[in-house]
Amino acid sequence: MTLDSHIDFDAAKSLEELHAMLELVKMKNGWAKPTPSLYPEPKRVFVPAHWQFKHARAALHTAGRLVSTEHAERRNLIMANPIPGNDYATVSTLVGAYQMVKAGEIARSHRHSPNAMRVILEGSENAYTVVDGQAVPMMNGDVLLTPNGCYHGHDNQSEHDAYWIDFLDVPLVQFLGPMFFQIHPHQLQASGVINAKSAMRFAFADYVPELLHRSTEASGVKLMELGPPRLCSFDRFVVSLEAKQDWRCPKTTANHLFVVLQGQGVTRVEGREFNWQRGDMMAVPSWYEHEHMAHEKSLLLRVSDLPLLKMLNWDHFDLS
Ligand code: GTQ
Ligand code: FE2
Repeated sequence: MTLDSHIDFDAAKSLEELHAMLELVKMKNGWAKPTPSLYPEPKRVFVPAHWQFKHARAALHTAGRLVSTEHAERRNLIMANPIPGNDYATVSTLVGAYQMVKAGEIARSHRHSPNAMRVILEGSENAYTVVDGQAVPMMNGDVLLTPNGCYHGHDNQSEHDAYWIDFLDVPLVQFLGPMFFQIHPHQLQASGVINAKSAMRFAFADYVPELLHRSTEASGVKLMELGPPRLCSFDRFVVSLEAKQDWRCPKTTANHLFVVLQGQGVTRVEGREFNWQRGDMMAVPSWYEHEHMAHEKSLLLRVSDLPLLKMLNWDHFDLS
């Protein structure tokens, strides 16, 4: 049958026959779909999960022997959400990855359309991310931004291997389509300037005292956004928890990733319990109520896609 041939829908004697005819015109009926396209509240596709720095650190240390940054663009470990068929995204819009650059090593400069941010777990004054030609120091607890389009490479001039966590909106870019990536014509973009005061750096030594001076919120914690500058797709907040304090977080439409900057504690997400330590990461996908309980005075970094949901007016929706 050719594409422009006449199809006599009127000849259908049953719904089954009509459905069969619809195939010929590349249409699906909307009345008998196997899964509804609209549903009363968000579906939970991604699951809450916990990754331990001690595992990532040991694996990256070994990768340091077996994988060179001359061959791999980045020596990183992806925190892929453990759901069937997924090998990349940590939550639907974001990916988190542990990365290591050995002492004396570089990871070449490149630029891409996804936005990126890192939080430094083991850094040094002499370990840098070179952002748009400026060497930005990577010290423990620092948060560094590489907004989309900025050339960035990593340059570890210290005597210790440097470890950190990357956050990128790659899953969102893959879904929407506008992926662009380019390596720099030189190995590492020239970094004539060391800029410890770069707007792309939130130094741990600066933001922690500022956070601790904040007044406690109704939720019982101190919370502070790191920014401006902001990225369009994800935000970052630092949270201070007192020993034995319980921070309850209601479910929201935003996806959350938490990194332990300091301390120890437990996160409970609907029956699951994650015992965390410094450097660990937890994913709390949208529509999961969760609570964090610190065993000792602790600091968490919370990264979320709330800016995206706000932009689209989907951060809250009340049909009651
Ligand atoms: O360091 O530039 O984990 O481009 C994934 C993609 C890190 C980076 C990742 C990247 C980077
Ligand atoms: Fe990158």
